[in-house]
Amino acid sequence: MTVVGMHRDGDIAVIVVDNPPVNALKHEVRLGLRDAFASANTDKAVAAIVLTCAGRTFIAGADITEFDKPPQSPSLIDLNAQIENIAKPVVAAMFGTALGGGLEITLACHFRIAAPTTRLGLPEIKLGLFPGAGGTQRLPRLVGMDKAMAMILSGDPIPAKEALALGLIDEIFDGDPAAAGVTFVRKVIAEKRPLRRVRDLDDKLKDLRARPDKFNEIAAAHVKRARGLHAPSAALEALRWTLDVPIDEAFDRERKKFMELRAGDQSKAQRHIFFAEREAAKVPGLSKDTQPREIKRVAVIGAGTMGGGISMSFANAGIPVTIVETAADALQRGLGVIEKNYKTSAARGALREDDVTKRMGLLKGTTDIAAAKDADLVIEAVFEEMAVKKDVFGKLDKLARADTILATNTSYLDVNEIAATTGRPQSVLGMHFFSPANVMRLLEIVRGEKTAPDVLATAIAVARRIGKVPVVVGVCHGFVGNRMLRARSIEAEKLLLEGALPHEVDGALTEFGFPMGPFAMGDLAGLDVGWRMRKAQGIRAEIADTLCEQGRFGQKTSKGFYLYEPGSRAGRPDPEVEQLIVAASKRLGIARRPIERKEIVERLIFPMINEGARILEEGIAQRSGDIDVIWVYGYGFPNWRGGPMFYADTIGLAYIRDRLAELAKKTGDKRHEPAALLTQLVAENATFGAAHNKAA
Ligand code: 3H9
Repeated sequence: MTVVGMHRDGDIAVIVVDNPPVNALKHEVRLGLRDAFASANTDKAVAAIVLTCAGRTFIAGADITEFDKPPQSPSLIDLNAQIENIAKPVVAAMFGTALGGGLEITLACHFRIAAPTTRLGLPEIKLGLFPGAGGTQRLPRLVGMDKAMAMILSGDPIPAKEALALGLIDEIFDGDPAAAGVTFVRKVIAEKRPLRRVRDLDDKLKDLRARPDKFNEIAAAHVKRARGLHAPSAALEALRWTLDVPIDEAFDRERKKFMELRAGDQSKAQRHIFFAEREAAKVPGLSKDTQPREIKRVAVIGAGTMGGGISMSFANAGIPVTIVETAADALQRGLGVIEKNYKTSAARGALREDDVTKRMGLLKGTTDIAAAKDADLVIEAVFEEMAVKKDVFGKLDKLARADTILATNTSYLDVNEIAATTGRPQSVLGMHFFSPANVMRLLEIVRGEKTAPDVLATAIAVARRIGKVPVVVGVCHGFVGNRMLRARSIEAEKLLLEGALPHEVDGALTEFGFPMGPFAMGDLAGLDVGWRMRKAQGIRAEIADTLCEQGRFGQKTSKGFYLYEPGSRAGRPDPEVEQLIVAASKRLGIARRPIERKEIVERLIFPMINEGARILEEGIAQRSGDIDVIWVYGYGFPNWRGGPMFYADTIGLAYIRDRLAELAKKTGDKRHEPAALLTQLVAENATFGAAHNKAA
């Protein structure tokens, strides 16, 4: 297949990239572009050149799958230099998304135009990279340092309208991109407009050059967010070159730095997550032809924190929701919280006032469960107790249409048992949202024994529609995420008893890259939640339970593992808690000892990896990449470490097995004995990634 075509419209050459699905700049595309531009350049009958694409989008960037292979010529840098030096007008006509190398190639063109819905951006930072084909040098020259820095450091795309206002594009067009490109370039010729080479522009940088300290001021806001990451600091360094390094030398340095980032562990991890996220939505045995059911209206049972957040996720996507609560006051409270959340977003400027009204208008509260009968999908988010869930499902089964899908938001309970209380187990599954449900992107989709393929396909499709990252998992206590979390929580508590303090444990994990550690997280979520659950199961967590017995439930009582000033979310260590921990160690006859950060991290993460291995053995997760996606999107595992299983592969499975075996021997705790899969992979000198990420 030809991936780059060229045709003529009179004296205009139109070069069209045709490399579905996203027109990525793979090697053949670069070769094709090199040849097409060369031939249009030398052809005397060609007066100007239009660059555009076939299919659903303009070029969405370099081909990320090539980043693990040796680079092949021509590089995008060379191609861009070739285009920029052409002595005829070159215009890029964009639509869909113009991202990364796809936007950089347009910066080498003399003019840029875009369809109204185009999104333009340099998302490389999200892959642990920075723009490596001139973007760090050309974008600031075109739009100024402030905006260039914001685009490159955030990686977020901007709409065409904003791009026009910034001077990133010259015009917004309607209709066919190729035809619009031709019309535009004819105008350029007729008006004898000079060719505008972005590399030669200076007016948006010259003031800054006179005041280089201003650069640090602009950068300050971005530095804070760059904790532990290599790409943002490299991007800032490169952006600074625009002020004091000749552009060709800056291009060379940019290329070199890009290759360093590309070869580094952080970018490899982030690329792994990029592909794992897309892979996770593919389910073995689920044919692409399986038609999802249509979801036009949803009902959510329960207006508590979870029910409210879930309802917001649907309303945000324009899907009407009926919210059912048992008591009128609880319903009003729930709706009030939702409205307050929306208003807070509006006050922050994240939402328009009329959007608040529109979204609230999509939510209808009721105390009559029969109102759920019109829904295509019902999501139960009631109290986490089997008897309560069964009662709700029994009722829903009677009143809902035969083709309505019934989902439970349970975080631990047996979905098969819940399904069995209905006469339609094939239409029942788990949709496990993470708190706050309107914010967290992860959705564990729990496939029951009898869940029908089209029901599964519907849940995946609807998850994507509401902007979630769906991962299909099997039934077991806690599914994937919470089952592994439990392994971590048990160890966190043990570390306290052995000698660490809450802020030391949390500090080790935040240094590792988590946004917060287990104890700060417990305080945020409310310690009473776990306490209630442990009591129901007859288990005790010595420290956490003692805190709860003293009424210390975390942030909501201003006291938990930490102390909180009124209105503050930042806890500080509490000497009383320290005393309580020391007393507990004594009571249990445990000699306290200093525990190093490295040991804390290993003790918290390795048992999770071991549990992850068991989850793979049991087929609860289909791929190790699925587990990684769950931990990155649901629990804040640093994406630049690629999730727990990728991280395990990075540091070496033999090391992990040995540490676990040691721990099992020392503690006599069978849970730490290395999982059979882990042992097997070590024996085969294999990795989780190689063994478990092939599309099944
Ligand atoms: C870069 O450009 C570096 C340069 O600065 C310097 C170079 C020297 N490559 O997301 P979807 C696949 S770095 C390879 O489901 P959507 C994707 O895996 C790059 N493959 O669709 C999936 O495959 P499959 C900077 C790619 O409509 C299929 O395409 N650019 C690439 O929801 C469909 O993807 C980016 O970071 C790629 N670049 O969203 C943009 N992109 O069907 C990354 C996608 O087998 N891409 N695939 O699972 C995106 O953000 C989204 O894909 C996009 C479409 C918004 C374009």
